[in-house]
Amino acid sequence: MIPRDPEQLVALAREGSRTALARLLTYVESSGPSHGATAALAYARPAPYVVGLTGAPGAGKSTLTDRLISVALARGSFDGEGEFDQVGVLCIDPSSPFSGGAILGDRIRMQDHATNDHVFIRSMATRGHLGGLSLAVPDAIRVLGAANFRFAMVETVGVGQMEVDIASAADTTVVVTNPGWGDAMQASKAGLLEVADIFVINKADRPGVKETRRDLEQMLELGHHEWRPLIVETVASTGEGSEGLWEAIVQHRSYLEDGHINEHRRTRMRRELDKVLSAMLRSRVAELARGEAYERQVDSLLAGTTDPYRAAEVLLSEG
Ligand SMILES: Nc1nc2c(ncn2[C@@H]2O[C@H](COP(=O)(O)OP(=O)(O)O)[C@@H](O)[C@H]2O)c(=O)[nH]1
Ligand SMILES: [Mg+2]
Repeated sequence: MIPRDPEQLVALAREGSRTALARLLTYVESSGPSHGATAALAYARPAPYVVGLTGAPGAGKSTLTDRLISVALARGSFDGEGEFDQVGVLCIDPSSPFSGGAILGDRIRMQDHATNDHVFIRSMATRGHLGGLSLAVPDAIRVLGAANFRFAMVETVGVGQMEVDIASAADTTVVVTNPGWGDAMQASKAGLLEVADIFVINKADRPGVKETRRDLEQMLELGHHEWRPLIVETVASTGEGSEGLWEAIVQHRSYLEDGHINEHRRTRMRRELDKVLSAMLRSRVAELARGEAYERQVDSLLAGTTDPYRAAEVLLSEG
């Protein structure tokens, strides 16, 4: 029997129990009573190094993730340091409240790895978590860390603001594009230019690679980057270029380790705290709006004996 207590579950997950790990991840996806306890345990442990992959549906993120899993496990470390013998993968699809078709496809594609003891793949869906997936994903990453994962990948589907948010919660953000007119432009419009540490031109077996590279380089010229994003070409379907992509990840990690990681993580932690605070304040407002005092203030507003600012002050100070 698998326990329900988060502390016991973390102990089991650290010994390698995938069932225990899965249950902990279910806790952080939901807003149940075990969420807080799980978060407290997870944030007390070091985070894994996280690579986020984002880009339009069909760009080849899952195929590429699959390739990276193989390269990462074969290497077993980043450039000789930070050893790991297992890889965790979170597949996120914000557009589907529960695991939909795209995720199922990912599962099937990654099936070679799904039966591998050294690989843990999990599709994430929001189950009423207070801030949705953009809060659940960082928590899930920390749960992986608590379960002794030192390296993890997060694949997000789509190119909306939330996907950009999730992907940029990674240490290294990889934006996957394809050759073809306008793909670089689309990535730029979606705000991906600002968050990308590495651009991948996947499906480099197709025409238009040179043009896409040139477009990306031109757009990068316009921005100001302390780290100039790398551009890597891959053919995920054959594995060509996946070693090169790994090298680019290692290179970016070295750059971060070389004095930038604390600042990078601080910015991320601020953003995360900001999101949690906003979500808590929003739910506090919703709670106030259900109370009698709130209706009394609305009555006063209708009677013209107060104004919305004073009414809000009163509600906040009373409750
Ligand atoms: N020609 C070609 N097809 C690819 C390449 N990489 C992926 N694909 C195919 O593109 C389709 C979408 O890939 P998938 O990894 O599911 O994309 P995702 O939606 O970004 O995760 C699949 O049919 C892959 O086999 C590539 O480098 N070249
Ligand atoms: Mg996919």
